[in-house]
Amino acid sequence: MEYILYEVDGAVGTITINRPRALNALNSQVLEELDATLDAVDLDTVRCLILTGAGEKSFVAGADIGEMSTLTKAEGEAFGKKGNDIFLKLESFPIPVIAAVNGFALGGGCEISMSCDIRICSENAVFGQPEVGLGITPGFGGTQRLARLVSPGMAKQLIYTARNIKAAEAYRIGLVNAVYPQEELLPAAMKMAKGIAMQAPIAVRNCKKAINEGLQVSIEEGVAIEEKIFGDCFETEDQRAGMGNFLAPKDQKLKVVPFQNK
Ligand code: CO8
Repeated sequence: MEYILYEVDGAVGTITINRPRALNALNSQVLEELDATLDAVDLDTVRCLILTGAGEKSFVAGADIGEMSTLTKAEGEAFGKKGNDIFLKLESFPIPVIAAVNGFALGGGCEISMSCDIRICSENAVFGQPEVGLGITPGFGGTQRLARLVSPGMAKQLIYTARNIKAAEAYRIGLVNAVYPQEELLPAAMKMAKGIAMQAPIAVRNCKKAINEGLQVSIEEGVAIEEKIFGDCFETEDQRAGMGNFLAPKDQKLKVVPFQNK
């Protein structure tokens, strides 16, 4: 892989978009390598992913403007689909994905972060959808996910004005969960990821599925999805281990239950 680094530390995998000379902009090759990296994640051992960008300046400065500049209508649509398919894969990836946004998250960069389950960022992070200034619409899910994540009015304001916002404002509008000094960002992401990876993995996966699927349907359909997924947790070894430990005598309780993903 030329543009993607993938490292595994215990049950946490870290994907780094590594094209710092172009501020980690997403060209076709980066997208294809990201897709292949996701396909290669060993879901028997890895329980949480972190997605970040190389360097201290940029997470992802958008889709590659040079590559997009000469596209025809049909090629533009196909490029949008290519990004959308991969971002949908990320959004519905079986395990949680934390975006550790370490700088610019513009256009496709903001959009890829919104495909992750959780966003945290560094103090120098900048978010925005600058597309209308380039003569295009957001094309990797921005018109859909920003409105769902913040509010339709705030999403419309950000998208129509192409205004970039700093970390503090991203936090204020709920686009990110927390802001850290740059050097503390990856350790914080790792701490959160390890905290997630310690929990019962079938239950964590099921929570992701229930939340994601439930957000697309009515509350009645959503709670029906939850009932099914809740039921699916029972009779698993994880459920027996988790509840068994809670009910065990105090002197036999484990501090960390060794959940097995079964
Ligand atoms: N694409 C290609 N190259 C880029 C990009 C990008 N998005 N962003 C930065 N680069 C390159 C620059 O061209 C430059 O390269 P070089 O050194 O060879 O000239 C290098 O990265 C460093 O960038 P700058 O010199 O510009 O660095 P500054 O610190 O001066 O500025 C900025 C940093 C403000 C981030 C600036 O680079 C910038 O504005 N970048 C573009 C941001 C942007 O508009 N992103 C949105 C792109 S559109 C998009 O993402 C749409 C997604 C959906 C597409 C669907 C298609 C159908």
